[in-house]
Amino acid sequence: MSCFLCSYTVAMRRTFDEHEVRPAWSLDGRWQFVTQGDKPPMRKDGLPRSYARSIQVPSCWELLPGLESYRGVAWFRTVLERLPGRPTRLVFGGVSHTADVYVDGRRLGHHYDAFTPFEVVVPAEGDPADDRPIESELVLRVDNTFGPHSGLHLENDYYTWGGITRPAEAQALPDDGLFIQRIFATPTLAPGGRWNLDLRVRLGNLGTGVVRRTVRVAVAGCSMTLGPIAVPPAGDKTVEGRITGIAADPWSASSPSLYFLTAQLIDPDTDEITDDLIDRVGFRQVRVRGKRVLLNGRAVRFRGFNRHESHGNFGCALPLEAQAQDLEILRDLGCNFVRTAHYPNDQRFLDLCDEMGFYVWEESHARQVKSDHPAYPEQITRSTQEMLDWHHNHPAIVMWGYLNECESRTPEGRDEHARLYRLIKQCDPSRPVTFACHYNKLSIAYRFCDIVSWNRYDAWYSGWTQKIEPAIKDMIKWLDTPASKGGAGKPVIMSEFGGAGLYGCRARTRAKWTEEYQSDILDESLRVYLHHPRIVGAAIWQFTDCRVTENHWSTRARTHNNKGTLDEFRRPKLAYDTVKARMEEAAKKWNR
Ligand code: ADA
Repeated sequence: MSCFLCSYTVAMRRTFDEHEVRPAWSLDGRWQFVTQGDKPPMRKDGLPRSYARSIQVPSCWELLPGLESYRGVAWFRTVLERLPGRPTRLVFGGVSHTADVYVDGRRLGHHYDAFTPFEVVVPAEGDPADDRPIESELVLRVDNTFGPHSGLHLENDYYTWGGITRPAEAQALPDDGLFIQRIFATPTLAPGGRWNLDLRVRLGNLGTGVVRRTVRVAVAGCSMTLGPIAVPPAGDKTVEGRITGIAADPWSASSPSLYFLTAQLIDPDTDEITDDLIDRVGFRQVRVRGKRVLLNGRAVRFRGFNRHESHGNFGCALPLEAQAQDLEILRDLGCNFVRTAHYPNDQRFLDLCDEMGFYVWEESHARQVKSDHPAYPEQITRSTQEMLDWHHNHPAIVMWGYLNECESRTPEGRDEHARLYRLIKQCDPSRPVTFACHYNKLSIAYRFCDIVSWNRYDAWYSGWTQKIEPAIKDMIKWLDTPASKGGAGKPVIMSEFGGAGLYGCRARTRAKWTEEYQSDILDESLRVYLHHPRIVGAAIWQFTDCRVTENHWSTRARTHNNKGTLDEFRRPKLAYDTVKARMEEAAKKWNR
């Protein structure tokens, strides 16, 4: 039996350690694995008796020979070591797309949606005085099927992979059950170039008694003590505070200064540090002022791409190095902006955007979803809340998006936009909110965004490149009239535009589907969109080709959306240099 405490590997769900006091260790590695298709013998508790295969966690099961298009159920199994007498908190960065979590045959957790993290707590067992770890069986039942149970993962223009697709970790919580669950830190500009930092610290109490603690928060050479607070059993409590007058370098894409924020739980009677949580903050403030977006009081413009988490070698489970490569390529292309179409991203990608300096439009999981799907209302609400709950502190996230190309022409569609817009603003009033709309003048939901965002394919689905400029001039003119029902005077982002170019398809005819024509579309689109004074952002559709689901998108050549400026293996197409030239030209003109 390994003495895991001396050999455990630090958790890898972030690009930094979130704990110094709380033991945390990675669950990544080889797990046992079996699919429903393998027809494993089952135990009475409904779990497999034996596992025919093994698999790497994190990864997509589509990488296993023979499972390239497996849509179904599979089970993953590993040994979970636990500290005696202490609850064990399991944190999964992402499981695609539905997980049921069993420990020693007991179902302790369920989660839907591949793109948001979730946590499961295993109750304490054994005597805290015992130093030998308890070994338990940890099994995940994973399902990536479509149907009435899945309102967000659908047959769609991106693929729903299967597996434990993002890093997972285990943590030992204090034996009294009180722990720091989340920290929310919101910076605001203060006089004299200083900063205020609004803090919300949510404590969870898994114990059976009321526990009193103080919370000490330290950041950028400042600190404050919150409490003491008494947290009721089996409950949680949020404490708030504000650190004022912080002298800190501002965060921006050109100067991404970051500061660790440490929160510690202190026993007021013994002064012992019983738990901790470390996160990172960047001191920046985003505001919409009239037709502009201001970052730290200065107008900012966004230029970049829509990026799916989709890779020819890794599926949606891109390792950290591949995620970093994507951002290096975006940097080389002269970009400062990435839209996480159409769902919350791996938190390590967001960490890299914080560190390398990219502005991020992160959006909750929705692409042309239907609000009348039986599972939709609960799933869209929970998925949006989870995005806001887990990703709040990333300075790179400068706006929240929601409901990509969902119904906004009808009163019902408008009301659903109103509901989610208000939910997001209520959870996080510190960021602008937008939704990518392709209904143009037919949409009646422009009241429910702070930035108007349009998806337009003038030179692909209809018309030619010559149509791009007159079409957007007409739209912007219309937007600033009462006919737009709430869009007048708001900043505009071109959230999607482009066309397909099959990698390697070259022709002097510059016909549709050639790399040449794709380059022509992007050249004209960027010439117009990057320089129009009323447009504050432009995101090309899309960064790389991405796999799509077979049944629904037979019109997609090779079951891929081929509108990438690079293919799914990150091989540049002809448009790469065209885009690079246009982005660098805009960066020089706007000086940022
Ligand atoms: C829409 C949608 C994208 C993609 C794009 C396309 O704008 O938001 O996900 O499907 O169309 O390629 O047509």
